[in-house]
Amino acid sequence: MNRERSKQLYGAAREIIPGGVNSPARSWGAVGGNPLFLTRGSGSRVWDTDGNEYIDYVCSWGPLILGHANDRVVSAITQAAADGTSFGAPTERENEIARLVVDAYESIEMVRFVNSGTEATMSALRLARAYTGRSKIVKFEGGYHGHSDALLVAAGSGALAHGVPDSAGVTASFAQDTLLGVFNDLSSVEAHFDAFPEDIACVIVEPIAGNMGVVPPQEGFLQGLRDLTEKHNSLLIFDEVITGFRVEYGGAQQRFGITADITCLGKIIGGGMPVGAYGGSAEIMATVAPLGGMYQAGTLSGNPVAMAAGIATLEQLQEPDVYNALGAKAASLAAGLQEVFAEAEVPLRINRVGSMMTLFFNAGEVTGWETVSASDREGFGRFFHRMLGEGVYLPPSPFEAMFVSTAHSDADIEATISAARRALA
Ligand code: KE4
Repeated sequence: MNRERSKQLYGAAREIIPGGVNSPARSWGAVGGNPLFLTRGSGSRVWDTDGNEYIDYVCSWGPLILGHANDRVVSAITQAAADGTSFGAPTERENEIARLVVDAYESIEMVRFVNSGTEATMSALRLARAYTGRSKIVKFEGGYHGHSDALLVAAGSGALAHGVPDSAGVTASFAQDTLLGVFNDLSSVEAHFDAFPEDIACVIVEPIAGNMGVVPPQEGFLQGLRDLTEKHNSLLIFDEVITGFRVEYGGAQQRFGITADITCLGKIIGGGMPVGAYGGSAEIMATVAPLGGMYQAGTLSGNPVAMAAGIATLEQLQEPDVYNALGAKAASLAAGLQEVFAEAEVPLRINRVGSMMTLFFNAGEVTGWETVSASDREGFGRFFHRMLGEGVYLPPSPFEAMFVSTAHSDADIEATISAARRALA
């Protein structure tokens, strides 16, 4: 495959953009090589600047559950933009999408829209501290919640892939209030509550870990967090930026029947445009300015173009059987991959929930941070590049989720499985 143009553009980008990328997750640090510059996407496909076509399983890291350039999403964006891209004043579309979110999540009575998942979780932490009057928070090793200071401690995703889970520039005064738990190990959280029974404002968790690769919650783990936070008058924050509207229309809370006190959303609710949100009970959200003393604001929060994209996306996700079909397609992909890896006698562990999954080059179970880090990342890197050569674009990191969209056809799934067979050969 000729990828000369990507290489040239990458060289030029590196002169004027740090690392040539606007997000480290895109710099292929974990797999090596030069990132592809993409020019177009349609449905399940993307094209790079050299005209090479790929079946895409990154899906913009999650937002594109309907695939690239979905007709109804694109026309909603163009129609909204034609009437003005932003007013800095309330618009009806904000009512519309807020209603969709409130109706989808039993635990959300009120919701505030922001511009990214980072803003959503940063605001949710501030809200939990304002509401409880407490300063400490608990997050999990390998959990990634965006790049706000308090959360860049033992962070996952690109921070992990680039060896900066504790980011430079995060001062000790921030980090000292961030306590670390071990995902799927309830005792690690109990220990913090025993040490600080009155000081923990919240526990923030990806209910299905996506940023150390996909690691589902083990039986009782989420309920255990729910009970612990309730017992200590602490808030349970579910960071559903990935899982929200992904694993069910009502996210992980619908799938596992656990309600969070504050829910963070992003990605899918923007349909590919910059959107984040945080919500909870009317009582908790009454703390948020202008109602209460916790301040949070944003020039482009709730702008009509992004809201239009989100509305057009969520409306299509209400159609019957969307999630069953997504899950079935992902299941057949996983089964096919498991088969070709077994034929090639290469150990593979696939963790999957619905249409989000990760290929771990590991013979055993991957249930948390320890087993994730014991997986063979070099093996993943080689497989990533071979699949690229076969026209399949996987996430360029073993610490990410890959996604199946409604636009992935059965033929795409079959083609991916035979590509894997060739890649392994
Ligand atoms: P953003 O600020 O990137 O919109 O959202 C931050 C965030 C919050 N919570 C979870 C669970 C997330 O996964 C994310 C962002 N995810 C990463 C990749 N898994 C985005 C990719 C990137 O950083 O470029």
